[in-house]
Amino acid sequence: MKRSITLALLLLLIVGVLAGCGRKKEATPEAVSPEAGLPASAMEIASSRGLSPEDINAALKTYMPSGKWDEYIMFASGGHSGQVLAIGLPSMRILKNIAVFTPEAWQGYGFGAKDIEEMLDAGNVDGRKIRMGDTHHPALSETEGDYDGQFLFINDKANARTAVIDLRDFETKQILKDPNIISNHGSTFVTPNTEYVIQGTQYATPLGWEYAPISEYQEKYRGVITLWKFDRDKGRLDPEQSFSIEVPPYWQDLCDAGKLVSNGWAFCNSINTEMATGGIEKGNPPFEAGVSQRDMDYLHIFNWQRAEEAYKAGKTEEINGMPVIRMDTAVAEGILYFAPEPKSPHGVDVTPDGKYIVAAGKLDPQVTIYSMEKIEKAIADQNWEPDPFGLPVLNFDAVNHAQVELGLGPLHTQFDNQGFAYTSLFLDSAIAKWKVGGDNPEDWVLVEKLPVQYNVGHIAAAEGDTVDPDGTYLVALNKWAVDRFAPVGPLLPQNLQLLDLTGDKLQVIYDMAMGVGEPHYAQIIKADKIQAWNTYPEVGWDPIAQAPSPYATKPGEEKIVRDGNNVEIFMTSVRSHLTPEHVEIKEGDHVTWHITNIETAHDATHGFQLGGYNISLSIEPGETVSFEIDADKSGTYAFYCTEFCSALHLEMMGYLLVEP
Ligand code: RUQ
Ligand code: CUA
Repeated sequence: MKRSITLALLLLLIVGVLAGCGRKKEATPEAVSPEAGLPASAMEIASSRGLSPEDINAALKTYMPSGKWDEYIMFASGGHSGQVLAIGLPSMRILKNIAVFTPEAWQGYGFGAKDIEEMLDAGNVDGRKIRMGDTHHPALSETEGDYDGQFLFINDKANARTAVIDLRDFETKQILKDPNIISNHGSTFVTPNTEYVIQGTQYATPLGWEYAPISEYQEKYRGVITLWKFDRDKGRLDPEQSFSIEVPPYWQDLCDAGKLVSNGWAFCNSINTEMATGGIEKGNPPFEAGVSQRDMDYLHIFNWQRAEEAYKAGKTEEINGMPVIRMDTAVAEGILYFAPEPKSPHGVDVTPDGKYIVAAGKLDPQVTIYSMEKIEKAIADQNWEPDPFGLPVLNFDAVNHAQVELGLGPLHTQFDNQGFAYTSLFLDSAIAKWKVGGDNPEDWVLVEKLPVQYNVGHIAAAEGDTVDPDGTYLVALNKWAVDRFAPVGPLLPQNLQLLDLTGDKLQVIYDMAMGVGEPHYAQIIKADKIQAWNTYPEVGWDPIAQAPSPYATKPGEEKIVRDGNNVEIFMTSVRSHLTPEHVEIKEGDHVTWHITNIETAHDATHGFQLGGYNISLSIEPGETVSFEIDADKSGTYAFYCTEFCSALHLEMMGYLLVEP
């Protein structure tokens, strides 16, 4: 509704201005000037639609004239859709839905394309084909603690996997399975120069998810924090240079890497230091009660640089092919410390200057702030008590710097460039704005609270977790939408709300219904930091290898090659034909089929579907894609281009003739 108001209002404004200055073909319409004010027609629309001055402001702040580009791109997790969404800000237009862990037919992802199938299969578990996922926390690659616009990482909580997306083409390039854990959560978070992508376990299991009765929870169940080494030149995580740190079965939660003064350190929360094992059906306290008994859980503080040294010095044990720093080594090498943190901690976020670490406990109305300086002093002073595993728990008062009471259910914190922090309040359904103070704990105070609709989980601010936040926009990723949109049945869209951070007061300026879910974290980058390709660099490109494909086919060189029962097809696509158009094979043939889109024009993508064979491809300009089929039954099939690429697109087809 608001969107159509925005459009109507702005259309009228533009039409009014155009009418005044005379229409020229390529002239940009003149902007309204403050002296002239809004045209009377705009005021009429506003009053007939009952728009308040705030509504008009919001509309003007978010409307993007046709052809103009958004200032920011937000990468939002698509949750258990297994995808990542790229959304333009401030318009909140969905630009792309990037397939990651789940098949997606439009992008030709997981419907035959051979190297995509191989990549998806690399994420299989115990030989089982896994084609679902639960994406939570996207992380943009960073250089010196700032987004560099090159790569995006995303975790799959359900299967403990990590994926790499290349932002030259916004496509997934790699999926990696952690060999020791079955679910992750504190991932993905990058170190300031993307040396490593951090991944923490969520639910503890015996390593390698082997069987062990739950009665052996304390002895046998464990978590790990894995440091996946990133090879920027290859654009891949390198398992050969990656390692894990063993941690107690405390259910590690979100993480964040230190920066500037805290560079080298990283922080992960935990929620089940009770080591509760549930069993409501056996008369035991259910997990929800068992996990929330203690007043304090442990913030995990680990030094990834020291861990890297220990790994390189061979102080690891290989478990399921992964080098693991065991807990006793972590203690001996000064790698891992704990700090108590109140009441079911969830989010942990490092301030832009790297000096403070903000933890939010879901059942505590305040955020708890630790100072890196105090943590380092407590470590130097050995101001700690051991936990049941012998790991040092730092004295809370020695490391706690301040606490700020914000409201009910604080979860996640982001930052602006004016010295303020923003924390989502799940139970209050609000965003709290508070002052990031300095040495004096009294200076850390709540400034303002704004209701959002409803049950906000994560929030993302423009460049809001870098060393240099922008302070322009913040998006509340709400868990419930309830009454915000026209009814679409019992499964509701997610409600992403855009907030303007630049005014005297916080204001919600856009409600975006996101038709997939459930989004968790998002990151918002200045759009001009991303240098995406318009077309692939060369005709005959393999996007997974990001190199010329050995199966590239030039026009005039299309062919069908037979070798016994193996048939290889080299096909080209260009407006408006596929060559060859007759693919004549025999029942029982195994077919390897390569298609090269020989177009070099911007946006000249050809799709390809072969009905009856579950094949769906998207072949972008310059791309070569391969797939294989077994022609096990004679018949006549049609294949065709699925993108309406030209006036004669319907004619862009061919027949697969399988002779008995
Ligand atoms: S976690 S709110 Cu992964 Cu906060 Cu979703
Ligand atoms: Cu190519 Cu339609």
